[in-house]
Amino acid sequence: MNNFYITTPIFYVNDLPHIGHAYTTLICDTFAKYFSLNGANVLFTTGTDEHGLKVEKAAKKSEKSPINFVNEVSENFKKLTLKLDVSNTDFIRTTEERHKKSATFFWEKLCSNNQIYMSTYEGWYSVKDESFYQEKELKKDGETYKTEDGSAVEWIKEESFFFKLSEWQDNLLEFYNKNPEFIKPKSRMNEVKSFVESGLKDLSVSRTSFKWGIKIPNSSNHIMYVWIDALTNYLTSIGYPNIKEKESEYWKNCIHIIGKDILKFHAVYWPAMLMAIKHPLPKTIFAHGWWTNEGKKISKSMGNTIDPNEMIDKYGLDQFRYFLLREVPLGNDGDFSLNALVARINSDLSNNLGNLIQRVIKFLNKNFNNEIPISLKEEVKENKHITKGYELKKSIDIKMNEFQVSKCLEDIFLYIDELNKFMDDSEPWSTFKTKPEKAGKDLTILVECFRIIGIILQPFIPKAAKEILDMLNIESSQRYFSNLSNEFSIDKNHIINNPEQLFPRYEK
Ligand code: ME8
Repeated sequence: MNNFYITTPIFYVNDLPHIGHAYTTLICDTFAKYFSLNGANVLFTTGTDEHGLKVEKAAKKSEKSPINFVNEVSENFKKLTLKLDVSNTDFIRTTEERHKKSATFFWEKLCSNNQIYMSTYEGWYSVKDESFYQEKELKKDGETYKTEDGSAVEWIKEESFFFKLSEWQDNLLEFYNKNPEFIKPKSRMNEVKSFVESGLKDLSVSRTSFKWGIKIPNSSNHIMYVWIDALTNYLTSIGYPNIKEKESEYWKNCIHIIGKDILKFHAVYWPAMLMAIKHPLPKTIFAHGWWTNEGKKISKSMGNTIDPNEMIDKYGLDQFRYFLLREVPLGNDGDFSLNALVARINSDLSNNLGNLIQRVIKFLNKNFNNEIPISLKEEVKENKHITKGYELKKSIDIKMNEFQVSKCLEDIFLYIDELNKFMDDSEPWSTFKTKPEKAGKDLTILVECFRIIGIILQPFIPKAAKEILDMLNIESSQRYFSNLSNEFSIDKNHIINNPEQLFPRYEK
């Protein structure tokens, strides 16, 4: 299990990126970094979903041709991945040639497996979700209907190709039962199962009333339904239709991280289509929750979208990242507020972590000329703080396997609390005068614990973790999780660097 493939949804380019897009991308990056530090090879893809009616309408509104419009907006998403400093290995755009080829091949495969037929679609469609709805999925709103989250639907009637989704109902249910880890969290698996059990209808998979999409081969006026086009991106990125042996190894360990809004597409349509072309399925689909802003649903019309660029410029990348990862358990909904953000920065990052490290490094800088005073080689084997640090990594492995990112951070910061207490109880600044040996030993124990914290924090707050490890003068080749043992512990005469402030405090 040494190759992992992590994906974000590809984002619609009808509008600017916001906190939700940043959130999914940061979660994926956390897992990508975590797997890499565990010695795995990781592919991590993100990108933009550029076809469909919603994007065509947005282009029209801004009086640009669709291609000029998507080129511009896609750039904003690309810039966001740079701003977030994530480790994606690909950025895919559905208007790229490689993707058109892959999606077209995918379509042809569905046809040659007798999975597509022509008919007429008559029913409800939501442009916002780019989704067809059955009446039972909608709520009545006067004379018309609305989706569960209140967006408008329109009645459409047009000639369409259909995918034989209904044929896959039993296979899907059997697959879910045999692979309980396929959809996570568990509550989402139950949701999907009851959706499929309630009956699947064949899915309309082409449109004729507009033009902005991938042309269906051998048809004059049909374009591919944007969700088929979009979902195929996950295969395009690993070279479909020419997936090599190595890439198919990655695919076996593919984790799609998505928001709960697009679960049906990923957990029902996508596996059914993959089954239909006899392609293996990804390993896991994890649906995270939804952010609100100060208790209110985030929407452009409410004017309360949160720009991640602005948050990062004002509060710092790691601070923003830490808040999103720590504040709510992955899978739950969360409420964003500046008060809560500042409280987390001040209490956890500035007071708890930043101050502790700075105090110790400053003391070593001032009184020990930046030199580690004693050898710990024997000590590390039994010192409770150090052994607890090494143990912490094991509990993080278990929790990351369960997608409990917030719990990992909670455990790490409880450990930092304990180190603060150890520092306060051992008072090296006063024992230094009376028992310099003891002060030297306590400080060295703390530095070894900081080395552990620095290594463990890398997937969660990479920039600060790097600064900690730089301050401790740890070689880059010794920053892997496999270096979390006494064999690599800080030793006498090791020279550390000068103290730097890690996290400034903010006023509420
Ligand atoms: O759905 N809270 O793109 P999209 C948390 N193109 N996450 C949020 C969020 C919020 N308030 N708002 C958005 C699409 N997200 C399709 C995907 S994939 C083959 C095609 C995140 O631009 C979350 O990950 O509407 C959600 O699933 C995604 O953005 C939707 O992005």
